[in-house]
Formats: sequence, structure tokens, C-alpha cells
Amino acid sequence: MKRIFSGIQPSGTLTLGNYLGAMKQFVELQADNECFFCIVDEHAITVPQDRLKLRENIKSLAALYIASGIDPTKSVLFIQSEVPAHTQLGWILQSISYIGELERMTQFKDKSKGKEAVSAGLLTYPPLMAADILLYGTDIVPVGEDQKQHLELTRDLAHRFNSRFNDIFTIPEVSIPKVGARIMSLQEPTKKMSKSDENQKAVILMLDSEKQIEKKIKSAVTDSEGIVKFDKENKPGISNLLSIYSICSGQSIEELEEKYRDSGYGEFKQDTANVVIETLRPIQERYHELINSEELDDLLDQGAEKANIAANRMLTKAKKAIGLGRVKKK
Ligand code: ATP
Ligand code: LTN
Repeated sequence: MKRIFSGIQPSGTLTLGNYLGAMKQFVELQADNECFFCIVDEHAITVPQDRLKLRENIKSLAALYIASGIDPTKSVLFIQSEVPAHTQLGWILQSISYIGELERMTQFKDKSKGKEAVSAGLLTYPPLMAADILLYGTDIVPVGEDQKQHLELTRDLAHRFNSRFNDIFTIPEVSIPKVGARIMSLQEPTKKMSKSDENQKAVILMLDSEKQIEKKIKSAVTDSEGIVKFDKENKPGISNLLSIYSICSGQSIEELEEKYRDSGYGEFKQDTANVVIETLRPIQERYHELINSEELDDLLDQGAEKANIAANRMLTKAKKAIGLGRVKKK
């Protein structure tokens, strides 16, 4: 049995990319592993957030985790800011991080590009993420492709700490799905589908209505060749829809290419919309039952309690290793 940890930011409603790249893996891993899943609200505030909207997004994300199949009696589901050890270890890891290596992170470059005021938190985001992971003795971190670089830095920081102070941290492995690791924008299929995209037509949200999903997929940018074939370089739009269809239906890309050999894009897009709708329907139904229930608060309380116990144990070791605080004379 392995220890699994992953986090999602409550920075807006989750997209189909978040679901297929991250959440779906979480549910599969939950069966035979010991899992911790986190709502990383402290990461979300590295860019400006509306206070009330953030509160709403935190609860909504918790409900989506459960609606997608995370069983909070099996896995530990919790909110990052309810476990203070995350920022405490985050500070320690910031102190052994180099500004140069943080400035090289592509997420930092992308999110700070063209902005007049860039928060220091956006730069020191990765050591906080490393703290999230290292606090739990994590073996495997399931994420989408875009987080690979942050995981490499986490491994570097863990090695650095272990060799400088004491060998306390497990070096985590990253797990990226073979298909679905990078779901692309429906309007600019060379760019990743992102919940912060201003163009709503480019993004399928997990809570979109059937009509919205159908409309967005039907107007997805493709090409004029008229052949349903996977070719990321030359046919990024069709390849993206094929990936989506394949994961949602469980059919391989080759099977789908064969199935649509003699059909046009219209039929292919309609069927893609149908499988996406069928995938999201049960999740949406469960979500609406949960979102205003007391059950959700109870589950998050229990999650925070379990996470605090595990995280404090590791934080104590880290403080001791680095020499913080004191040793009492009895
Ligand atoms: P933002 O768009 O606000 O930057 P995000 O969706 O990129 O947010 P998170 O919500 O923190 O960032 O991502 C949660 C998980 O979803 C991560 O594991 C990330 O790798 C994965 N993910 C995000 N976008 C995609 C995508 N388009 N395809 C596959 N996986 C994705
Ligand atoms: N950086 C991630 C969110 C994140 C995370 C984590 C993922 C924060 N802490 C720990 C895995 C493990 C993102 O932007 N998608």
C-alpha cells in the first residue's frame, strides 16, 4: 500500500481537464492506497481572490471531490488552511529554496507575465506545494502534465533537506496519466484547458449543463480535412476531442478512429458531447445533493483532524532536524 497525496486549487469551478487529468486518477488510486486529498486554498491566494467567492469555491471543490468518487471515510479529504503545519513546513522549505530555481518555474513565468504587481507568494508557491507533499511521507503524487516541474523541485528540496539535516523525507514519485494528462482548450487546442481562461467557450466546466457542453463541443476548433485521426501536431483539435472521447468512453483512440472512418466531424462531435454528458451526469447529481448539506462540514472536520495528526508528526521531526525551538531541561 502506497501513500498518495494531491491537491487542487479552489480557484474556480473545475474543468473537464482537472477531472480527466487529476481527479479521475485520484478515484482509481483510492482503491488500494492510503490517500490524502487537499483543497489548497493557501495556494489559491497567490493571485487575487474575492473573499466570498473563495469561500464558495472551497466548499464547491470539496463537494466535487466527493461527487467524483472520493470516499472521505477511506481517503483523508481536507482544507489546507485548516492544517497549519503546511505553511510552517512551507516556510522551512522556502528557507532552503533558491530564488533562481523558483524563478525558473514555468507556472510562475506564465502567471506573472505582463502583470505589474506580482505577489511574492506566486514565487514561493512551489516550496509550499513541496511541504504539502512531504508532510505526509508521500510515495506518489497524481497530477496533470503541467505540474511535473513542481514535482521535480519537490524532489530536489527533499534531497537537499535530507542530506543537509536528517534523512526524514520520502522522495515522492509523480504519476501522470497516459491519456488526458493535458486536455487542451476547445478554442485554441495548442493551449491547455484552464479554469482561469477568459473565453468560456474554450472550457468545459464539470458543472456545465448538457446544452452548454453540447454547444461548446460542437463549436470546438478543428481543421478542414474531415478525417477523424489522432495527430497532435497537425490536427490538435480533433486529437484533443479523441482523447476526451477515449477516456470518457473507455474505448481506445484506435477503436475510435476506426469507428469514425467514414463519418464527418458533425457526428463525431455529437457523440463526443454525449459521452462527456454521460460521464458528468452522475457527478453533477451527487454534487447538488451534497453542496448544502451538513454532512459536508462533518466530513471536512474529520479530514482536518486526521491530517493535523499526520502532518504535525512530520513537522516536529523537521523542526528538530533543523534546530528550531528548544530541547527542554525536563
Ligand atoms: P488555473 O487554470 O487556475 O491555473 P489549474 O486548473 O491549472 O488552475 P489546479 O486546479 O490546481 O490548476 O489543477 C488541479 C489538477 O488538475 C492538477 O493536477 C493539474 O495538473 C490538473 N490539470 C489542470 N489543467 C489540466 C488540463 N488541461 N489537463 C489535464 N490536467 C489538468
Ligand atoms: N500546484 C498545483 C496544486 C497543488 C498540488 C499540491 C498538487 C498544490 N499543492 C500538492 C499536488 C500536490 C496546481 O497548480 N495544479
